[in-house]
Amino acid sequence: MTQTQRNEDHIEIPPDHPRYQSLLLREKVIEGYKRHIVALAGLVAHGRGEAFDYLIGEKTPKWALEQEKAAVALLLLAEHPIISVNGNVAALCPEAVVEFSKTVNAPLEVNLFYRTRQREEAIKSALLDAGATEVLGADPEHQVKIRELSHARRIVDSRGIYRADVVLVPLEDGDRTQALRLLGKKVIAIDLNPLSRTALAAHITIVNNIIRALPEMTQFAQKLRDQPKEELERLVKSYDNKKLLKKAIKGMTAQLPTLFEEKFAEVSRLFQR
Ligand code: PTJ
Repeated sequence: MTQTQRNEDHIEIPPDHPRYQSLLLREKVIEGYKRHIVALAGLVAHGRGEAFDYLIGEKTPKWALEQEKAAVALLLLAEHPIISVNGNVAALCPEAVVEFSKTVNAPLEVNLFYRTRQREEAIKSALLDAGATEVLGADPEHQVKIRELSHARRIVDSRGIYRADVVLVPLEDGDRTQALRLLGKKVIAIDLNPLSRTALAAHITIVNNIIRALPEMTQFAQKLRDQPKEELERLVKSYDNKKLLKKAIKGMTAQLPTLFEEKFAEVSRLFQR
């Protein structure tokens, strides 16, 4: 999108604004909130994500590609993979999550921390509008409760998360990742914060912005799905989440001085014209 964007409050976002892409994403989340897709707390969660994205220079780091590749291999090996979708995911990248779901053959399930019928339906509609053929999680007939959790997230779909062996949980709260692990499931998280409980509890943690991670994972899936099972197993077996999380932490801190120099030079140039 390169045109000047005007939001509902008639505030213009010109394409030459240095934070244009970031502001557009904010608008998507705000718009999602107005359409009952995003929870109010989702706006706060997005801000936390933005802060961590700054620390990796708002681009995909090398370690994330390793994490994404292993995650795709694990999903391709799964018997019953599932992708959990919350309000932020549905607002930020509905098309990308639908495309990824089709590429790895993993159904989508609406699963919410702040669960209301209105939000379930709004998220389901957003995914269907983005091209999904089926969205689990919003049909009371198939909802079951998992006892490991005390809040609304204990409600899952009997055809989806309940029977899944591998679950992708983007932008998740820590409790549920732990509960899913305790239920014996393999958990893949996408979380920009490598120190979050979700990041630490998952089997594979992708420390990257979901808006970049999902299209990259779709590309990996297109390449890996024709590989022999043994090659996928090798990728998963050789993957060490603690090692990769350490790489992320070290990478984030090590590149800060360079990032600072780049950004400082960029702003300084404005005053030399
Ligand atoms: O839609 P609901 O009701 O299920 O609620 C969703 C939220 C996100 C409100 C809920 O899951 C929540 O409170 O999550 P947390 O505990 O704030 O955790 C969200 C995590 O996602 C944080 O660690 C953020 O850094 C991270 N995050 C935010 N935006 C992004 C992100 N990670 C990757 N890409 C992003 N764009």
